[in-house]
Amino acid sequence: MQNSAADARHTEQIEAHGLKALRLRACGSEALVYLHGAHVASFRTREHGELLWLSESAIYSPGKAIRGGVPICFPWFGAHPTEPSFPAHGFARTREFRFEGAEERGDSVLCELSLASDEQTAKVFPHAFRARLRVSVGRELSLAFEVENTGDAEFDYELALHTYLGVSDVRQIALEGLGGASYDDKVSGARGARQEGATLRFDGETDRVYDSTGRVTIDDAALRRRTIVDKTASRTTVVWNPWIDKAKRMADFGDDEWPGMVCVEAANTSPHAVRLPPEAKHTTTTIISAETR
Ligand code: TA6
Repeated sequence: MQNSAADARHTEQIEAHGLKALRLRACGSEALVYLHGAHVASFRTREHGELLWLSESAIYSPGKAIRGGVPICFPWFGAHPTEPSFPAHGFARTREFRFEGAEERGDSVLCELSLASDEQTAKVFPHAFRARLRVSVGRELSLAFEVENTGDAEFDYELALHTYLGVSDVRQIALEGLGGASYDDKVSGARGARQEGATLRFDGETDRVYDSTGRVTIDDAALRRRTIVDKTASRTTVVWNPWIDKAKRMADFGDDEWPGMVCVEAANTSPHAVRLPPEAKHTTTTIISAETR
């Protein structure tokens, strides 16, 4: 992908909070993408304003994940299965990606960032890969995360596009799209529970890993909007709100910020980790949009 001058109208290379970033603009929408972790930190549309949530206490420094926006959890989700000393949610969210370029695509602007395996990644993930994030900004925000096995042995990986969405008040929203799906509840420890009813409402810490391939919508009466999370090639949906106590325990999360966000994550986590043969590629996409309700 060539970053020609023509694209400079749509793509600005800037520095924000001391980190390299891109400001992408198209059809009245705007996004901010850090090279650090290929992290989309903001997406606003003319009609609905900001759709993502970002903590006021977020930390912007090498080796740290930015709290909010869309962190990329790769190549494992949560704690490492065998090495507790390895970083939670893998290393992609704390590594600097390479900017490959940006170009106009119809009404949208598309940019590409990449991360290839190296000595550092091999210490914790002994496999050769190239990861690419393609971010499309337009009426909707699309993130397509592609993993290519550039080695000669197959490997498994987990992934989550760990999207933090802004809401008026998590206690007042209705989340739809997971009715009847089975889930593991990381708060109660229950495994294989079943989502009763079409609507999920929040009345406490919620941390659920659903078996689900479909669309999720967030109905937010106070904002008069419905946020839509679509996805492709993703068999897991993670839903998270830390509530009061867990919010207090996180240094990069304001004590009173928990009512304003909910995570809806397009993922592939165990037992749906992706098995990638040599030379194969796999792409998981999440698409964030909104409509007036
Ligand atoms: O996606 C939900 C989750 O796995 C929760 O268990 C919670 O820990 C959250 O991710 C945030 O993790 P982090 O490592 O960013 O603090």
